[in-house]
Amino acid sequence: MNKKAIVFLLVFAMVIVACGDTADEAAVEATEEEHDDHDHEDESTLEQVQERGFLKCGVSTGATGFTEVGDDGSYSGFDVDYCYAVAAAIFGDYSKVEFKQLTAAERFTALSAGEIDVLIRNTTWTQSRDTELGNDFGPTTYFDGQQLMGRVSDGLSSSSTLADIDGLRVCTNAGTTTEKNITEGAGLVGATIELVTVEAFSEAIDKFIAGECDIVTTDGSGLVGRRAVNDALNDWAIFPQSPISKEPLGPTYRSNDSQWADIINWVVYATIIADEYGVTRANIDSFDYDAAPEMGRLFGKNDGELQTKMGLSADAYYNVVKQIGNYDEIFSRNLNPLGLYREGGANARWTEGGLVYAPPAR
Ligand SMILES: N[C@@H](CCC(=O)N[C@@H](CS)C(=O)NCC(=O)O)C(=O)O
Repeated sequence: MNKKAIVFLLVFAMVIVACGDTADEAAVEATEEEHDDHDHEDESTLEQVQERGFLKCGVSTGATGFTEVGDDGSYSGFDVDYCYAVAAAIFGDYSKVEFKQLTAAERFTALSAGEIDVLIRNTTWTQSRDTELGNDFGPTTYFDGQQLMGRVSDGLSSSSTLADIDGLRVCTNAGTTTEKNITEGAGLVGATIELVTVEAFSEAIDKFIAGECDIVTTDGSGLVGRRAVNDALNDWAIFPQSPISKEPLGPTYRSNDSQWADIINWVVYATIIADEYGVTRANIDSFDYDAAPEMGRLFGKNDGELQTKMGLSADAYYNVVKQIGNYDEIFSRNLNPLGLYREGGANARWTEGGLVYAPPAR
């Protein structure tokens, strides 16, 4: 496939998005064509990233606690920290990352076109994204579920249900599982809604504040985050108590790229295993690795390390936890201030009834 044809197909794909067809259709087009291109690359993704000298990480245009950009242009958040963690594993320096902010509708096309090496952007693992869109998914870093937010002054409360949105205007961003779930969910309970889709979720919040929509809906974490940074806390009710969908969020990369997948997956697992052992940024250098051989292997401290077989340095995952922290540190730092906690939920450790689990490092 020559470059002109690829450019044409990408432009064609973008036009489809702009015209309001589903972003997923556009991404399928781009994926089919770009697959050929990537198949002919001689270099692995790891080699390309190493030669370039920095990682290109796709993040959202703004999701409180997950991707935030400060006034000085610095990035922070739970998703951002996992971008930093991948850079720390590859370069021993977390700062070697270039962020690319992507709307939901843009993200898979950008990944498939090679504009980013990995997508870490509140992205839900679904069957169609995993198969026809040409992506593969890493371990779930945050188990989420879709909820809705409306006003207490409109008669809504945390115990409202989907049936209560009958006749209301509902805003969300395009190219998401959110818009599909709400359409399907409202239909199932016989609620007629007017769905208003915007490009970036912040526009949906703006419309909600301006009274142009009665309800906003997205992943529960996104609603809690937005409410936490707005003054209307007491007037914004999040419901239903039990989310209307499963939204397993985690890193996404191009399919059939096994070495790259392993590297990313074990970045996540390393943070989870470090949490299991209680290894933190603070005690990582005083920890007794002889007493915990699994931790020692994973950090390149003991015999039997496997990182060099993956194309990384033996201390790659030590650098992740030393520079970014273990799973609990990443979660607590970014999400506790918003009122999101692990305890008692799906993001708790598997030993405490949650779903956060990693395979053994051996
Ligand atoms: N998890 C869902 C929704 C993702 C999504 O777009 N979430 C919003 C709300 S947290 C967001 O990230 N908005 C930022 C943006 O529009 O760039 C998906 O993968 O489709």
